[in-house]
This record gives sequence, structure tokens and C-alpha cells, in this order.
Amino acid sequence: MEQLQRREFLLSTGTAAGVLLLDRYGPVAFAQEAGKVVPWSDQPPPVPPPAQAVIKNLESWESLDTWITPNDRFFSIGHYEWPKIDPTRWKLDVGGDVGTPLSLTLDDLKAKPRQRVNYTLECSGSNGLPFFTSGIGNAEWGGTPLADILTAARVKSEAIEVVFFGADQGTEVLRAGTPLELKFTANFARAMSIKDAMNPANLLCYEMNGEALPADHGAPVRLIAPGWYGVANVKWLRRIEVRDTPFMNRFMARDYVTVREERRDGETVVVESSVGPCLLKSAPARVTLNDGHYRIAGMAWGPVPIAAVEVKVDSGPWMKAALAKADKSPFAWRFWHLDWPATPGEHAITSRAIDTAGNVQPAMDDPMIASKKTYWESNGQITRHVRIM
Ligand SMILES: Nc1nc2c(c(=O)[nH]1)N[C@H]1C(S)=C(S)[C@@H](COP(=O)(O)O)O[C@H]1N2
Ligand SMILES: [Mo]
Repeated sequence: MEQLQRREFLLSTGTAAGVLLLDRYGPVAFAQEAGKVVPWSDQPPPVPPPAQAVIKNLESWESLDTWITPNDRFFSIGHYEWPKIDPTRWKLDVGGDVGTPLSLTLDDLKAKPRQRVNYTLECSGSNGLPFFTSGIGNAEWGGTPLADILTAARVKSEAIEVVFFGADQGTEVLRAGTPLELKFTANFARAMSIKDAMNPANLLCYEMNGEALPADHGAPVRLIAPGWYGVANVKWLRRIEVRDTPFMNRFMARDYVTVREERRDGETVVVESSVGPCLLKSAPARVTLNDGHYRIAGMAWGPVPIAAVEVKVDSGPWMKAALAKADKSPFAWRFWHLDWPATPGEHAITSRAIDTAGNVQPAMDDPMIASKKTYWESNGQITRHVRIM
């Protein structure tokens, strides 16, 4: 990765070094805005101690300045323990409603066809809490297709879901503080419909940016589910269980649940939904000053390809940003920038993404965002503040 960082270039739309980087990643534009970063004046507070056990390695938006996020600068989330697993003794069991249960070693998986995908992984809590504003990174993930493994296990016709269990465990408490309090030990797990699990993009992943998958990112093997929020990408995989009833653990049905008030025929309906596929979003990442010229730069991503990004300064009109060349992967973020003739003073900078289906990233006062009670799936437009001297 070190060598990669030294060879970062401007986008093809940039000035001096408008170069496409051709290397083992293929023809991918790497973006780093030239010039000096003008820091945002609205810096997020530090991660408070209780959350420090869950969130590691959170970088500021300003420092997420490469199209591929290097492994050592990629945030990570662990809700229970952070297991260190001996890969030589590790096995992945595939069982439940299958005709042929499997038990696979890392070498078994590595002997199968290898596939790589550029996928931007965002935690659904990102931008939902004051201190958690950049839970996102883009990597090239490598592994073997999950669909082939499920096919080999022969999923039974009555099955409806695939559950992915991590090796990490923790204590769960229900009805805390009441006479009916229940405590039990559970593994991290998430479920997917058979159809979603069979998506050919899903990987049993053991490589991140060409290196062995790091421990904090789920070594030896994790699920990579392109197009989904981070929580679906179960790390430290231990067991895959095919089931004929819905799986309703903490990460499907208690936490990582979005609670929203929706209007239906003049009535308010409270809708509780499990965090699922990622949503259309963009963020202003940084303002740079180069030779007297200001530039606003950021990223846009979502389930449908990005068609445009617009930027608003203060209460001015929406202005079209220049989009970087699209990567061949539909799951990776796109860099964008806008040259900005800034005037001295404090300014508010907002971006919004528009996808090829015509969807627009919602404003913060859009009912989809404003009527949301929980901090998950916070894809509302982000406003940052900057002071120009
Ligand atoms: N086993 C396990 N997998 C997990 C988690 C976890 O706590 N345990 N956290 C999930 C969440 S909430 C996110 S956002 C992503 C983060 O992936 P990363 O740590 O590689 O960035 O991992 C997901 N996979
Ligand atoms: Mo997450």
C-alpha cells in the first residue's frame, strides 16, 4: 500500500498530473486534491470512551483522500470482542437446511475461483451520531463467490434465509432490570434472503487491497456483500446456516433497526425496518487551496450508479460538480470536485447526489430523514462549514 500512496495522482479532470493509474488494480483514477487542505470549522467531537471499544481507526473526511482507502486507514467496527483467529485451525461450517453440509478450510476456499470487487463499505450509523461522521472506506476485496458454496451445499427448497455467524461473542440482555430479565451469550450474526445471498457479487473474502484480510477487518474470512450497509458484511465468519424461519437477533431485529413515522391515508404509521441495502449519499470531504484557487471535493455512492453531484454554498443555487471517471465496479464511490471562487468569511457547503434513476439524496428536512427516530441509515444531505481568510 505504501507504494500506492506515493503514486497517487489527480483525477483525469485535474490540472497538472491528470493521469490514470494503470497497475494491478486496472485503469482506476486515484484522486488526491492538490494543495493545502483548509480544515472544516465544524470538526466532529472525539469518539467517547464507551464507543471507543466499538469503533476503531476512524479517519476524518479530510484524510480520506485516496480512491482506495489503505488498509491501515480503514475504519473498523466490532460490537463484541475483536477475535484473533489462527487461520490454520479455522474452519467454516455450512449447515442447516442443506442437502450437503460442508466444512471448509481456508485452503479449500483459496483453491476455488478467485473474484475481486471494488466496494465502498459504509456503516449505517455513519453521520447519525455527532462523533461518527466518516464510517466509510473503499477497498478491493478478494475471495471466492458465496453462491458457488451455497450451490455446492444444496440449499433445500423450504429454506428462506442464510444466516452468517461471526466468531465474536457477547452478552445480550432482554427486559433489563425487570423480574423477567434474560441474559444470554450470542455470536454476532446477520441474515439474508436466499435470493440476496445468491447475488454473484457476494464474496467469502480473505483479501483486502491485495493483502491478507487484516484481523480487525475479519480475518481469516468475512462476508463481503456489495451494495449493502456495513453490518451485512459479517467478519470472522464461523458458520453459515441455512434456515426456513426468519432469524431475529440483535443485529437484525433489535439494534440496526430504523424507526420511522410514515404518513398513510392521513394517519401516522410507525415503521420499524432492519438496516438493509445502502442508500444514495454524498459527502463534502475537503476544501483545498492551491495557488490562490479553492476547490471543494468529495465522494458520492449508492445502490444505483451516480449520475450527478451538486454543491450548494450557503443559500446559493445548486452547482454541478465535476465527476471523476466511473470505475468499472458499480459498488464503489465516485470522487467529485467543484472549483470555488470563495469569498472571505464563514461558509456552509452542502452536497447532494443524484443517481441514474433520477433519485436525489434527501435534504435533512425531507420526511424520510426528518421523521426518522433512529440514527441508522442517515443518508441526508451533509452540510460542512469552512472559514475562508
Ligand atoms: N463478526 C462481526 N462482523 C461485523 C461486525 C461485528 O461487530 N462483528 N460489525 C459490522 C458492522 S456494524 C460494520 S459497519 C462492518 C465494518 O467493517 P470493517 O470493520 O471492516 O470496516 O462490519 C460488520 N461486520
Ligand atoms: Mo455498522
